[in-house]
Amino acid sequence: MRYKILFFVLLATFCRADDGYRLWLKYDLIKDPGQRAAYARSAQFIVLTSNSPTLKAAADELQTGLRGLLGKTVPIVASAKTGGIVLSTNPNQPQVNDEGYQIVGKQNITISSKTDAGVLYGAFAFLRHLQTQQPIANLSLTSNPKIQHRMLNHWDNNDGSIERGYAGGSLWKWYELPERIDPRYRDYARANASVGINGTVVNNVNASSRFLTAEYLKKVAALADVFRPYGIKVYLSVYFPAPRTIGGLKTADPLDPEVNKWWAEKVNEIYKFIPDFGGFLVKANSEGQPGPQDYNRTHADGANMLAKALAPHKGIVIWRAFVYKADPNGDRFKAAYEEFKPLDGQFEKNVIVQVKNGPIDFQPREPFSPVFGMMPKTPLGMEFQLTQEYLGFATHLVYEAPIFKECLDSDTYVSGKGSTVAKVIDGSLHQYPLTAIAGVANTGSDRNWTGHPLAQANWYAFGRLAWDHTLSSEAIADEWVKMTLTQEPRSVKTVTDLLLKSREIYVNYNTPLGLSRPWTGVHFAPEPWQNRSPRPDWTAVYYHRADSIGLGFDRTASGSNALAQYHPEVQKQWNQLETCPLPYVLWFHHVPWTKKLSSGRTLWEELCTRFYTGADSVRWLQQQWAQVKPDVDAETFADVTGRLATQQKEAIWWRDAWVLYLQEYAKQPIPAPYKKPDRTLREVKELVDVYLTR
Ligand code: GCV
Repeated sequence: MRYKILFFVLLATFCRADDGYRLWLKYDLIKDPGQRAAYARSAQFIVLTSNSPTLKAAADELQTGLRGLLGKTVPIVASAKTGGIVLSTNPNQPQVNDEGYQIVGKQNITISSKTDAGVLYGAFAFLRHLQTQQPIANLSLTSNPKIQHRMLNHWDNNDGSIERGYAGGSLWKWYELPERIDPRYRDYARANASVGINGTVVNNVNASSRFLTAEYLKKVAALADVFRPYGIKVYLSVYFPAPRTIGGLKTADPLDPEVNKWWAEKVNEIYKFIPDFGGFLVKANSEGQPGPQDYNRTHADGANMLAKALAPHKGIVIWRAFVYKADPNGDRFKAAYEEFKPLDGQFEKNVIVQVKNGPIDFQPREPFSPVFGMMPKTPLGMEFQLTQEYLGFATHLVYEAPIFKECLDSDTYVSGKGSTVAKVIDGSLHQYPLTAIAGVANTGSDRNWTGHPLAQANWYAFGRLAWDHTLSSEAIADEWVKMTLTQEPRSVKTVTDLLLKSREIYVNYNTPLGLSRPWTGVHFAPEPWQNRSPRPDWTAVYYHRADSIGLGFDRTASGSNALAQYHPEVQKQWNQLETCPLPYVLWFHHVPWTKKLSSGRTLWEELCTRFYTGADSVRWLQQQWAQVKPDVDAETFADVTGRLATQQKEAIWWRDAWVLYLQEYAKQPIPAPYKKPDRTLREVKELVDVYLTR
């Protein structure tokens, strides 16, 4: 008995030493012995009747999970008795789609699906059920993914760096592959599979053609071998002129027969290395990347050439719609729609056009991209960004589920009320044969994967919403906190609340009322004054348009008329300054400083209120976090505490930079009760200059 107690004390102590590596797959011992015993009665063994690597991965995961949660080793056996967990793949399984699962608890708990991958997802769902300590008597769960391709996009380069990565270097050790397989690759696959992510683009969309050489294909194949049992397919970003750069051809023109032949042969070669290769992701004619327009061809010509090469192998092309031109009189907002809408219906069947959630570029708050809903004959996929390029890198706390939900739940009205963006991308609105959703990954080589410990929640939330976009931000946060940080009800509530409010707090001190992109270079330091760049749309002033009259980008008919790209019902909501919701007001209107808004305050007063309350709210985040100290791991607690202190300092920079800069135009005092910043505009500029050159 004494040894038993000692065992549990040691186990508990061990489990509290937490560096974040285990993510939400912690499987710490369930504290309540009664609960443990109840679970243990139904989990006396795991029945595995097949040699499939995916089912084996499911059984292993269950065994690992149960060992941690219940403190005992549950054997994996070959035949069924009662009181165990049965893994069953049945191609005729009713009520589920290919990757969906059912978990039914009778004499045994049976986890079944049409496919092995579905069973694996069911195994993770069952473990999640135990991790969040829900009852398992008469268990009956059915779940189907709503979107087919649920992917991470890594912007990782072959030199080990990550574009817009804030959690260390790349996870992929190209210099060691394919000979050495870092055990971390498997843990990456487990984490993804646990939330249903089934695809990964391993390299940056600003792609190097090196990834298409045999040298690199062997490395990518080694990763694919590790990911395969976890249901994850590998994709590559491709450099459009590769036929020239590595193929020795004179052109990369998509209508040139030699170029087509080169791609067909290259694709055949890839499938020799990776028989279940997923396909290509392409950034073309965007931010200086070459593409079909260099040869006077369209995006459809480019995508279709690759699609034809991939089709015999069932591969797909994911063609990005992130395009804009350096036009001083244009509006970048309109670019994707203008280039892609006319191409609707011209793409091959295995092409999906991937659209960023908003029209500009992953701003803290953007209206949904007007492309959604407007291409009924072309499958459109969603691109969200998990890495916090514009959300404070790895120092600011921003739980992103509300950003994703806000976009997914937006109504495009294209087929009447209720035509949400979610229904566009899950294919239900226009019966798309292909559906996809991608998250630009926030992972890196940092031990805790995401830099900020709480940013793990963004990876988790993306996967959960990719599987089922109807889940609420709150439910996902609650699950994640219980699996990752603490089970103590009061602290679960506190952290969930803090996560849910974090995005709005950030928006308030960073870009309130529909301000956007007031910074360049490192994409974080506040620089609303920045007005010099090789391109007008790479300055801050292009976006906020502050002048002596007011602030904001007029996108109504009297301005750029970008609003005309939306359905008339959407236009109706946003067209009038008086009725436009405050969060979007400066996205669509140039608002006079003295204009009274629906809040009853003038624009200037409302801006000041938001900048000041936003920055002050970071103190609230700090106070809330301080309260959970007794219930979370000491290392995690200290780490988050430190990051919140930095956030607090930087939130004040943002506030000061904005209000002092805008005050030069508004020519009004800071309204009471807010105090004038302690520094001058010049001092803030100096501070930012130091930050930028650091
Ligand atoms: C990968 C933004 C980022 C770039 C990124 C680009 C894109 O402009 O700053 O780093 O490039 O988006 O999505 O292609």
